[in-house]
Amino acid sequence: MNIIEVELITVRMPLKSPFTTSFSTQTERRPLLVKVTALEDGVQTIGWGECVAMSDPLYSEEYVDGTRAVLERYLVPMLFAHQAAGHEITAETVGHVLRPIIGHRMAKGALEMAILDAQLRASGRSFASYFGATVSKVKSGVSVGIADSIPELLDVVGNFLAEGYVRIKLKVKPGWDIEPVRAVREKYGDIPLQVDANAAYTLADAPTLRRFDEFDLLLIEQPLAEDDLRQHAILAKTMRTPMCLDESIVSAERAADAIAWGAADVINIKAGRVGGYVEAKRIHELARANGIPAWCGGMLESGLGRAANSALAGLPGFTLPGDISASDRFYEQDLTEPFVLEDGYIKIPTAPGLGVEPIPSVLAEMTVHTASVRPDRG
Ligand code: OSB
Ligand code: MG
Repeated sequence: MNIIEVELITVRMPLKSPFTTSFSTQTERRPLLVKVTALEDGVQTIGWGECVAMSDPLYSEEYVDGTRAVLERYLVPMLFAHQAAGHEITAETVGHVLRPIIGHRMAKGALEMAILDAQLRASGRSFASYFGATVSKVKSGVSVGIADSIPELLDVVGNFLAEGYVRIKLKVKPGWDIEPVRAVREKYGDIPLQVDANAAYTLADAPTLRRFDEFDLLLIEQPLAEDDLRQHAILAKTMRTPMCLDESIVSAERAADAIAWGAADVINIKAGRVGGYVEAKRIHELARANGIPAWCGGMLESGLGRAANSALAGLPGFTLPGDISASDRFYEQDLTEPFVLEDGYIKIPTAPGLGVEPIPSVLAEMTVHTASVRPDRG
């Protein structure tokens, strides 16, 4: 595959309602899309990638304008240089080519996703088939933001349950934790329920965190800071609720450490956070080999990221429902044909590549910035 252009397209997607976590309230998302144009045996193919970095560096150190800068200045030129030196660019090798640039995993992941999409479209193969998905649809869970009051939260949860979501995840933070969870348990009974703290607590909060044990949660996600693997292990030993890591797991190596040290009973796998779908699949294999349940996390993706995530979540080690909700969970208008909830499931696309693409008129309307990087003709 010969890449002839990489376009970096920033889009603006308003959220239907604000989404509040322990670290921010979002009212819109500005994902960076990576559009790769390539020639394969003289035939032009397009591939799409979606960068999951948020507008501000609050979930991880990456942020959308920073990912655009590193792609434009380093990552894309490195690929072109590699290609000019006579090497073939493939999704399987791009991670290795970009290895000299430290970190910037979400930026790398978006570029790899676009290359993989182009490669698979050119060969007529779907993401699901490439990953080795064993099912045609995946169970859909929903992530519920912090609300202004408990009655309001109960309404929101009730509506999601009525729509058919099979698992509820409540965002929590100090001061919004035990009581909202108790209220949801009391009102809705024995539903599959879990919580996500997005690193808002410290080990000093262990007595509060242990109180979650009375609610029979599926798991608690990332109570402590990103770097606190040892402290998560200490906390896990004193809690009955299974410990799940999100922010801390940035690579297969980190996942192996977390498992070995007892810091993770469960792993949330997000391709963007770990540098792409190839690494995400490695983590899936590692978790499966260790008997660690995995599930597919989300970052409010458009239909592009949702397509790839649903395909990944079709692998057999994804034993818990993912944060793969319908397009209308967050968006009035998705970039692609919308993903819909059917009996609590999301269908995995079957057409080549992602199986979906941006609707041109919607993309044009949502675009706020574009840049193009082409090979240096020096
Ligand atoms: O921690 O899983 C998280 C959204 C943005 C950043 C971090 C997280 C989330 C979510 C939403 O929980 C997941 C989704 O896309 O449905
Ligand atoms: Mg999380």
